[in-house]
Amino acid sequence: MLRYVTTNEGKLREARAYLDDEVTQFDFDYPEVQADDVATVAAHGARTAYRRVGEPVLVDDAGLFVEGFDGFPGPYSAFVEDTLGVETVYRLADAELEDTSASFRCVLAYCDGEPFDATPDPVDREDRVVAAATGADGAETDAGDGGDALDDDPIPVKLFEGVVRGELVAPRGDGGFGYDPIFEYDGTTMAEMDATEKNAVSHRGRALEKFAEWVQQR
Ligand code: ITT
Repeated sequence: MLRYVTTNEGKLREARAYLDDEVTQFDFDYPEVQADDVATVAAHGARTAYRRVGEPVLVDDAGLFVEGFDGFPGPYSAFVEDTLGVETVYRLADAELEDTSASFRCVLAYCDGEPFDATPDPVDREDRVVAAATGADGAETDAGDGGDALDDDPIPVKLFEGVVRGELVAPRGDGGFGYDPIFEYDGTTMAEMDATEKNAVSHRGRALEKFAEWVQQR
């Protein structure tokens, strides 16, 4: 059984809509490392959760990246939602920016303690961590890699990323969670979609699709 590591019911609902009954919630508030990309946070979370539970885990870290604010709030999205609230984020963007384009980004980090076959896809392995720490060749530090120098833990983590681009708008809709009411995709806010409709276009749906394909091939 796969443990979906989240305290957020909305994420769990979307994961279940995609992966059916194959997931169970692991309500574990893993300590988030201070990092400026969601992949690093997710990779750390997956290792911590795997150590805790000893079974396959999938951590989901996500954020809203407002282009005109250089990606803010990004990895600080939860803090900004809790302090300012999502409507204020929209109002700030509307007041300050001509273009309110934004992206949602989701990184899923999978860990089951097994070494994965090397693939060209993002794989976090010891060799990459060592390479990152020593500055050796191949040490990418962008979100797609997850092999961050912050982490000297050799437990492999596989990362799956999904991104969706849209527009910030005045809040509409009662569904979804978090920033969904202010995020419009193709004329509809994500809070106006049900979980299945949102998965068909969303950052999380795209990341879940990549994960499901990989699991099937494996
Ligand atoms: P867990 O860490 O326990 O999974 P969380 O809600 O803290 O729950 P994140 O740190 O990944 O999860 O979320 C960052 C913020 O982005 C938080 O304010 C969420 O409400 C928001 N968020 C994440 N995914 C979202 C989505 O699909 N739609 C709207 N907002 C989302």
